[in-house]
Amino acid sequence: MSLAPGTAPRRRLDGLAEADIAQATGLYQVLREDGSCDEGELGPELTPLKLLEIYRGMLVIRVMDERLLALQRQGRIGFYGEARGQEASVIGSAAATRPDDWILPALREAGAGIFRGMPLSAYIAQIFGTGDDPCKGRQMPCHPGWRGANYVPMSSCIATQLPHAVGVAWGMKIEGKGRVCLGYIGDGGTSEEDFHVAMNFAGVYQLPLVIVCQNNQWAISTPQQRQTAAETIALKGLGYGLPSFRCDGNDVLAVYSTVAAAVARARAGGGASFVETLTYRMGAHSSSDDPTRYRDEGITEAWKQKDPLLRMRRYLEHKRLLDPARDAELAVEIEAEVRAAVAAQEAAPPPPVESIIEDVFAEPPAHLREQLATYLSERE
Ligand SMILES: Cc1ncc(C[n+]2csc(CCOP(=O)(O)OP(=O)(O)O)c2C)c(N)n1
Ligand SMILES: [Mg+2]
Repeated sequence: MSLAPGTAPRRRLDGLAEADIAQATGLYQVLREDGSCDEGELGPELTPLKLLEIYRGMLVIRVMDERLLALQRQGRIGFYGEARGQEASVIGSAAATRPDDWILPALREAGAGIFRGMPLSAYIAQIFGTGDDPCKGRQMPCHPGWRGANYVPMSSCIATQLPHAVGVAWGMKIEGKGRVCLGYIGDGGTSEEDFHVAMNFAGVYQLPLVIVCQNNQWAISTPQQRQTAAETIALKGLGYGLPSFRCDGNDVLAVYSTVAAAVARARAGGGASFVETLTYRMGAHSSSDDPTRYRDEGITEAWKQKDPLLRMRRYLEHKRLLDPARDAELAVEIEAEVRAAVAAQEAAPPPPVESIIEDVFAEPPAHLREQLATYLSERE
């Protein structure tokens, strides 16, 4: 099954082809678990440099998650949500975009923002909510945004980001510069009305939009079997007339190739696509959750054997692009960057109190300015 740009089936009015259904029910894989690979499936743009960039992006998530979760357990930050196990889904999809494309994330894509240029220090400032936080401490932790990366802050209300992604993509279609919007959703999010509204609109208006569902098989404590009676999540896209694909979400090159083909089609005016990446949430839903209370952690152990980092590392070692010493060095470099950003934020001041009345009105109204003045004089 090839997903090279231009070869995937297009929307058709004469019914679905068998291939459309096969692509939405099969599981497209490029990298095998031993690190061997169907090289013929890879585009020429996947140069050694790009492969190493992709691996580094995945490793940033792994190292950062470990460090920040430890910080939460030490009581130094209030909350953290990991993406452990989903690094291939996050980075494989983000790596298929261009810098002027936009990303509207779901819950676990901060690594995509960092991959596209959001500084790690800005992400960590957002988690601490200090004066260095571009959101001025107004968002929940782990809800970063970075204008320079066209990375929009995630919405806590699941699925609401997809109608927004539709709006962004519609604007891009009108603008006519060949930009594409990438919108993410979780398996749980596909039960929300906003998901269906967005899929329908994207199909009818043939928008330059790629919707990626990271199916990590859990929505807090709701397993995938209780989420939908559909055979796969990707199948839902066919009902909306979207070319729909299911790929191995722990295989970064499969995710990359699938999303890159969808992005190329969108950029060329071929409309929206839907991609399900089948992965597994290796950790808890968040630092406030304990999965041992509701799921069989024996299954989690089995998924750990399918670790997406391990698979890509084996591939890069086969190709002699990486060795264990360089890999360890990379992890140490990233950890040092995380530790430095944490130390800076532990010493950073809170957002200025004046910011409490900013950013809603062009000119804050008199009664708010008066309240602020009263507060400041009483504080004195
Ligand atoms: C509209 C809405 N309903 C419920 C919640 C509570 N909630 C937060 S995350 C979540 C599960 C999301 O699951 P999924 O979409 O699979 O994403 P994942 O956490 O697995 O990445 C729920 C129910 C919410 N934030 N918003
Ligand atoms: Mg989920």
